[in-house]
Amino acid sequence: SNSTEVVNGTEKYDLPKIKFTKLFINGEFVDSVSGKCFETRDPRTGEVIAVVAEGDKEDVDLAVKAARNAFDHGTWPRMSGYERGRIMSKYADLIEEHLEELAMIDSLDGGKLLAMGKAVDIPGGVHMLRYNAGAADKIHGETLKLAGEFQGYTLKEPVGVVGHILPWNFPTAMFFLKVSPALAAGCTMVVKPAEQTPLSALFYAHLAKKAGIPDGVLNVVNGFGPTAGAAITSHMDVDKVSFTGSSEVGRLVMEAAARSNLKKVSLELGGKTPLIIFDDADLDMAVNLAHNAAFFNKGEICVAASRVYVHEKIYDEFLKKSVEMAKSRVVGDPFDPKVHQGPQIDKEQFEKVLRYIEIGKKEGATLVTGGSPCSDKGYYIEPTIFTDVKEDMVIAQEEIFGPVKCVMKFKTIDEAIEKANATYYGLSAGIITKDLNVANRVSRSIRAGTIWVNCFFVFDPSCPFGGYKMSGFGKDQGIDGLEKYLQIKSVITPIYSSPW
Ligand code: TXE
Repeated sequence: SNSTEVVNGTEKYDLPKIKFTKLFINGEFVDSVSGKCFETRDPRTGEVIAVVAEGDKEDVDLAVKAARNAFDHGTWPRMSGYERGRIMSKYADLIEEHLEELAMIDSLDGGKLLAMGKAVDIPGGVHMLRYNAGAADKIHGETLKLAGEFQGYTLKEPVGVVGHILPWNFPTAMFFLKVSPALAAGCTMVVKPAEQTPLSALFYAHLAKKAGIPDGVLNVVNGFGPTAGAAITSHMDVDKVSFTGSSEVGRLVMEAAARSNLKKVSLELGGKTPLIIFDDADLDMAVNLAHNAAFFNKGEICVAASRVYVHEKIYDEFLKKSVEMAKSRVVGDPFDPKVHQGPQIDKEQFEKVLRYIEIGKKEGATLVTGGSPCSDKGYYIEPTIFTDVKEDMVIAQEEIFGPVKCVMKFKTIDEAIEKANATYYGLSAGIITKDLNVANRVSRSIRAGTIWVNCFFVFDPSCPFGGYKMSGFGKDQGIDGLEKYLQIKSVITPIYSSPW
């Protein structure tokens, strides 16, 4: 029914041998206390890639104990920022030396395009580390003249032991998005990767040790959310938790933090990003941008432009070209350089996306292309476009997290703004127009944490990223991303002599 080409394993490549499968606690690879393991699977086939140690509460306890000890008594929080930065730079160099192998591991574990891994994911992680390495010796407080003969100064101190809970869609970028600023701040940490993608984090743990990051500073405990994840969020000795994942679990994270030790929380949750295309847009550029903005990384990205609002004057032409482009997208083996889109991460997500496509049809939206699996094995889904979508439909409100795009029509700028804002989410938005006034007005009117004008997916370690509304709070990246891992202490002294 659809002309989407499926290319499955036509190229020859040597898959990397998986070297690290245990938990990484206090500088050592160890089995889990229970001895339990779980399988991680190749989304191209559903077959097992490796069997990985499965951490639970007891393992989290050991990892937190190691991190606590490294924080309370170790060198990492006490050395100069310059020294931490030097070690982090060395860490970045080591990752670059293993770039190809690491990109392959993420492709195997996550169905991600190998070419993207080599060009974007792994270099992005390295960039994040280097940015924060450079920031490590620029952390400083203020000096204040207080009323009366007093002065105050502030110290910016690391927040302590951090728990990082990661999603599976960008295993490397998410790891370094969280680990790099926490390291720069002088924190110690326990990382729990997503159970779908446990592998590259273990390689990064190995390289951290090689770079000279002291034992106990960076621990990696693989395992499942309700067990290992929940043990971190409710732990009395974890000072902060940084989470990226679903909104439902975001609520559980806050609840667990509130019920335990009121640990600090930052959440990066889902999105339902609107992309607004005005009638002065260059049509081919807009079609191309909207295509990639919706389907990049198989739509498994929190900022995917899943709602595209197109001015009625260019709507028909835009839709025609968008459908052509979706049909020409090559879905298949992510190791194949000709392929544009790999498989969804696992059976559960594959079925979730297909369920939403059925809901869309039942709600009365029109399926104009795609909508079906496109291979008899693995988790491949056709690039899918719906029209006749209303803002209150489930497919316009909930995060589908797959290659599904809703194309809608608008007439006036006010209507576009209102529709774009008609969601509980507020992670990002895109605008395509040549009119600076329109771009400025819409940028200020959309309640979202990132606005891309005439571009999309531009991420940089220096540029704060994080949601408005139910997309969460607490920025990743930039100096704001670093500040999350710091707390301010005020020290007050008399200037001349004590009045007491
Ligand atoms: O997410 P979960 P899932 C969205 C996306 C996707 C949906 C479900 O819409 O389809 O979420 O994906 C850990 N306490 N996003 O099920 O469950 C879990 O082990 C502590 C958007 O994979 O939120 C994993 O490490 N931790 C998102 C992490 O939370 C728990 C990226 C995320 O898993 C836990 C991923 C618990 N009770 C999914 N339960 C984005 N913002 O980019 C689970 N976890």
